[in-house]
Amino acid sequence: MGKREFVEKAERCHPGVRRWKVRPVSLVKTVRDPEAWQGWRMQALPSRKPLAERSFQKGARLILDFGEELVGRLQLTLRSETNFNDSPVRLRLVFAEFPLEIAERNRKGSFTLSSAWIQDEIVTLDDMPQTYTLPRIYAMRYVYIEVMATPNRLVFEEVCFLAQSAVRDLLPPLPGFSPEEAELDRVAQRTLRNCMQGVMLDGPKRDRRLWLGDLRLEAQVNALTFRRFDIIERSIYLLAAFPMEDGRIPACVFDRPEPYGVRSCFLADYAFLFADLLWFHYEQTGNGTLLQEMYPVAKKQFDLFRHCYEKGVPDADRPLKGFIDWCAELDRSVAVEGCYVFGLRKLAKIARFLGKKKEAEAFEAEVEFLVGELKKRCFDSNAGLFVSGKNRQISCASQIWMVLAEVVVGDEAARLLGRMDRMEQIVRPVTPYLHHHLLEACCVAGERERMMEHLLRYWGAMVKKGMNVFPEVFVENQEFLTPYGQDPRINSACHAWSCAPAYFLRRRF
Ligand code: RAM
Repeated sequence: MGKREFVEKAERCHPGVRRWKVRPVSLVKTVRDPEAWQGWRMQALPSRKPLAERSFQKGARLILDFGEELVGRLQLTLRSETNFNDSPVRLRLVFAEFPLEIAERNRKGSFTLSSAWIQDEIVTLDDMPQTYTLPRIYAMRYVYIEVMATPNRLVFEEVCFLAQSAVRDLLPPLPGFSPEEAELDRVAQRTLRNCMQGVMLDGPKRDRRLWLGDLRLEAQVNALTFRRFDIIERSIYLLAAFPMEDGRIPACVFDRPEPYGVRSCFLADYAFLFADLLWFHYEQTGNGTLLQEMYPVAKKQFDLFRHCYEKGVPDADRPLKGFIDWCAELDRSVAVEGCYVFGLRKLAKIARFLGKKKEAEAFEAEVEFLVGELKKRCFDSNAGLFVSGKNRQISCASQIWMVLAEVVVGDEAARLLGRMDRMEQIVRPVTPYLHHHLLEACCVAGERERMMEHLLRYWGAMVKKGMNVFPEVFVENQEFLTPYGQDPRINSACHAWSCAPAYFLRRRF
């Protein structure tokens, strides 16, 4: 099956769009607070008259709080206090996921990604009265409005946000959730909901793309919450529709204005994990047809890179490009190999299911061989931990993926995680993406308590900092950390690879 068929099938799975209107809950101001996330919080202003009964002149500034992060378009209904308008109205609008974006809106940014991701607009409107809907979609909880110019006092008759997503309502907490767990679950669900647009996005502010690695985690959380398998299938078909010339699956694809792929964007770990995404989806839905259609795509990822691992010793000078985590100093080679073994195990399951016994046996034998090699080559018996790369780096990522790949199992795996926890000089996770895999590794090693403890500590810290959605990067005590230069305003504060709590809290073990 080729591109056209896959795109057609994807279109048949389009989840559609739910839209709903949200009004601001209060006017707020930014307040410096050393206890708050990045030193800023929003404080509600005592409500005087309703907004529609007030009027504003040039230079006026207001910040509206919509109560929770939403994705959609802003609609303004404006009029002049007098019905005479001899020049246009000009507004500056800053849309913010978190307070810093508004509090430090005038600071010059230094980003390695386009500054156009910053949600800062100027609109000029000629006719009053009018209802104007901004054309761009934003991800925001707060909107800053500055009246840059107005011939007369300006009245905001109505300000509302036209929110959109494939799903609208969050699920109630499960019976037995503590208030803290219920909040973690709600924030996780909101994060996922905001990313459920035509495809599963990474983040609705940035990059607004479908990433394969992110999708795999989103599929897990979706299965225990909204169960919208149409959007998962559409996302799978679109990734398969735009392979590179040699058959590699892209790490990401775009959905707008028309679905299209990016030829240059490949991450080996994401490609190896495709088989797991497929198997998980099959377990949830029983959709064997999709497995059949996707098997050649999943298998191709291993066929293309088998030579790297065949002799048991990959070329240290040419490591496969993988993601694993946003951490500059991380040596990814052992973790990427872990993804290869982990994915290959799932590919073997798919092959068995499809009655391809010989292929399944070959994959299983390859897994056994690689498990032996990894133990021999990469386990440092002095440290009792796996080491990665020429400099024998010790990272959490390597241990996590060795457990997930079942290179070590049972008590041995539990002991490995224990040693990892106690190790002081170790490269630690940066993103909730790797933390999600840490939770999964705890489960695989039978360490449910350790898993819950980590979940409550790591994601709980985000909620304590006032977040109502979970972000792309989070390291406690490094609140300004960004993978994209120096300015965290470019970070995505609602990033679906961080919605683990709704999955791990709802999962029956
Ligand atoms: C970033 C995004 C995305 C991730 C890639 C590798 O651009 O945050 O979520 O999958 O990197």
